[in-house]
Amino acid sequence: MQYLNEIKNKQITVLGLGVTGLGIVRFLLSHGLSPKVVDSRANPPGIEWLSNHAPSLNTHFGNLDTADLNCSDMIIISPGLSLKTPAIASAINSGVEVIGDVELFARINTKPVVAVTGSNGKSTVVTLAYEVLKTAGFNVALGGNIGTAVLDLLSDDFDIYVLELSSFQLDTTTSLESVSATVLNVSEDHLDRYDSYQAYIDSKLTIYNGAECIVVNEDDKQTHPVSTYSAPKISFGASQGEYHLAEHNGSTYFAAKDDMLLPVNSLAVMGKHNYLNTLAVMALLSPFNISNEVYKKALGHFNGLAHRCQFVAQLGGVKYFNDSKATNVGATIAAIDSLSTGIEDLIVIAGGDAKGADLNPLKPYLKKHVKALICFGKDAKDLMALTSKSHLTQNMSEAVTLAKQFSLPGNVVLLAPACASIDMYNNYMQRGDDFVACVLAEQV
Ligand code: UMA
Ligand code: ADP
Repeated sequence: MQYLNEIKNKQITVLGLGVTGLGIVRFLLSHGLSPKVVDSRANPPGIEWLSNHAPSLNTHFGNLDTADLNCSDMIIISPGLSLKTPAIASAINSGVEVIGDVELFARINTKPVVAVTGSNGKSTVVTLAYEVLKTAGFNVALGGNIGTAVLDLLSDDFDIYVLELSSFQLDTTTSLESVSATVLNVSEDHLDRYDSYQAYIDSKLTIYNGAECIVVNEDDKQTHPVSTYSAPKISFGASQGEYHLAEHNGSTYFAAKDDMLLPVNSLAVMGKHNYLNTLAVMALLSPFNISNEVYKKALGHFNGLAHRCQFVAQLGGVKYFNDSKATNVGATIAAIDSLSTGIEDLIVIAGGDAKGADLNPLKPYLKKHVKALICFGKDAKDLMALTSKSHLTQNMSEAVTLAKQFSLPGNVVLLAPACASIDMYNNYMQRGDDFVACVLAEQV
């Protein structure tokens, strides 16, 4: 950990005291460095941990304008804070180095990294990659945007790191090296943080800097690098790309070039988008030469993640699915596409905070597959304007009751909000749990 020696006499500020900030503080303390800790909130989530474990650290909680950020040599910032926040922009202008926890990880880590970003499917892909590598016998660490701060994982014990990286994390990362890296797909998201959609795409594409193998989605040209890299490029896609789906003897297969690897029904989870996620995993892990036997075992045991197109119950011949993690338009389209088997057979519950996104790409899917769109939350009115089949409700309970009234046997009721949950819930998990509770309440 030579790099820590280089910075041991620097005035370091940890900015943000959530999951990331706590990971940074714990890591620095465990290596004998005592940072200043700053958060714009009066009561940040990590405050109790800090007062129990490091009460003597210098802290500032509240307005960042009076936090003296300019006096630091280095700020290690959490992803939830924009670099454009005036006090942070001013520190950057006055020459303070501002990096994220992933950048600090990258400056110290010596083990292979598999890096994944994209608008949708990141958590599913990193979890499946983790399961495959574990099944192959590697000691694997899984972290990043999926929920575990990368610095909480830094240890000599691991053979490989599988990292989910958000655009916010990539914005403060410049030296990450990876065995393979991918942008899975790009659709509008986080436009409340970026000046333009292109700025968001550009942020995602930086994941290819330092990659030994660049994995692109052949069906989504926005995932292709615009800069010239010497690293080899491998592609995946539904019908094109090195890793693709192919028909053979009446069955659909995951295929690599002309090799039929495994039938798609080896994968335990449903949904066409999960076939693409599996192809992405195969492309990402190609440098590790994983056998078909290992894939067969790992794919068969993978049950998917909660709140992603998760089956909840069947009531009166109607199936209910919780896709609360569909926090943007692209994910809602994927859910509609995966669950609809005909014309107007879905009742979709949507709404929340649309984060400034253009909702119009939903229109053709609503027209073809959706019988009723039930909306609530901050941007409900914008969703309602997309179709004449929409209905306004005040909350989840009303929405589920109305969905039940509209549904006929064979239909599917789908929570796929196309929006963040923060206007009414703490997070998407709480929103999904509310949906499940309301559905189960309709059962009695
Ligand atoms: N905040 C303040 N003041 C501060 C610091 C943070 O108001 O001084 C606010 C932020 O604006 C944000 C919230 O607190 O609304 C959380 O921000 P944070 O940076 O403290 O977040 P962490 O708890 O460190 O969690 C972050 C990721 N969160 C964000 O990027 C917003 C987590 O991803 C990630 O799991 C964790 O680091 C570990 O890497 C969550 C997420 O929502 C799941 N990510 C976004 C997404 O997937 O769309 C990008
Ligand atoms: P992320 O970590 O990028 O948010 P998740 O795996 O948690 O991705 O899935 C988020 C949402 O995107 C869920 O609603 C899920 O059903 C949907 N989804 C998963 N994979 C894809 C994909 N390849 N394309 C589009 N949507 C997807």
